[in-house]
Amino acid sequence: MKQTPGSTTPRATVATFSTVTMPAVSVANGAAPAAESSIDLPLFDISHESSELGREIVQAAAKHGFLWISGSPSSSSANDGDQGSYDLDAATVQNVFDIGSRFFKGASGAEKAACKITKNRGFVDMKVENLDPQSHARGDFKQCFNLAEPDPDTCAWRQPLPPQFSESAADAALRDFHARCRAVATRVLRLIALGLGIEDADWFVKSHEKSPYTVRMLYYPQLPAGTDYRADADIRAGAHSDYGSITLLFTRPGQPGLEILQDDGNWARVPISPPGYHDPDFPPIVVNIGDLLQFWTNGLLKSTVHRVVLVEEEQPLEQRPSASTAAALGTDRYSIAVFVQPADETVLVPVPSRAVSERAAAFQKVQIGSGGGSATAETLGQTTAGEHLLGRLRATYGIAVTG
Ligand SMILES: O=C(O)CCC(=O)C(=O)O
Repeated sequence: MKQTPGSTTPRATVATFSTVTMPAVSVANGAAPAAESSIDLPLFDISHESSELGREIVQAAAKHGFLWISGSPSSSSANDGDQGSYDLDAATVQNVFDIGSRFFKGASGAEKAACKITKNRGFVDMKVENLDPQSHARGDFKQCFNLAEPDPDTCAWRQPLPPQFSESAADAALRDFHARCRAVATRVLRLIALGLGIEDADWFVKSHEKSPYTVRMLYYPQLPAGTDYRADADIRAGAHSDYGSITLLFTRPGQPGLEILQDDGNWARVPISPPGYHDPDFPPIVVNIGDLLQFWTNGLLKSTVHRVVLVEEEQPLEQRPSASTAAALGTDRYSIAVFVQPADETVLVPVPSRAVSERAAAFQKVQIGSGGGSATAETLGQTTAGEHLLGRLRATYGIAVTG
């Protein structure tokens, strides 16, 4: 059920779509200034599964392509005697952020180079990936590390790991996080199938069973005085849609920057949490629809374009940085995106749902997603999931890294 932040009845159904004006963004980003309004996404408690909840999620995914799910129970739901099932908790997620931060801030250049990206796995340095090459001459101002799920048969990682990830506690935590995220993704995929009225609720899950998901740890560093970042040309993560089925996105309190493109052509900021959200340490998880689900549903669900901008909130005078750091730009921002992707050989055909088949004729020429390598419904229908992913990676990294 849709959840009202801060309410005493967490599974009550209340519309939460709204756009509010936000103050104070002082850094322009790329070709467009940062958004002036923010959007409250609909929030769902997915600790229980039902067709009604599935329909509400599909409705939200059709309207925005983005929604929130709560990762922890609110105190009222914990007290109502009806224990839902939550796969994640604040400490688990914080631990993975800490592991990521130890790597980004602590690894030597040689350690990072030893696990440099190949075949979409490994470390990506500043300005290497360009998610929106049409708007930006050089790559995004971020570092990231793409960690594929370990092989379920051998339990081996599929890529070289830096020491910060391979020491035993970190290794165990990263495996555990992958497993928990898979469980969350499975629930979301089942709910979407239920909401679309597909008879087999595991219709999506089946094509995802043997496909490694990618946990992408992202670090957008504060830029030092003298940085060559140009506010009129550069960006933290360029405008793009995601390439797979769904993405689970974890963000940190006090570290904004995500924006989504609305139908009217304006950008809206996605706050870290809705007003009054029950858990300040564990913000809700953002779920967004990727290109493949847009294709699978003949455009019913939206693979919404999004970006990450460098924002500087207006601070009271007494909290402004001291003279020694006054020229630094932005603040450190961390996020974790979990890319949920079906097996490469998955042939892309519209799902068996009446709501979807009714849209078939109108959908053929429609552009799906945005950013390097995006496709039309016609071209996507002639490819597999793996070919689509490869085409998009080639456009954003260049052929060398996709192998
Ligand atoms: O860092 C974020 O909030 C979003 C990251 C993202 O969109 C991506 O890596 O595809």
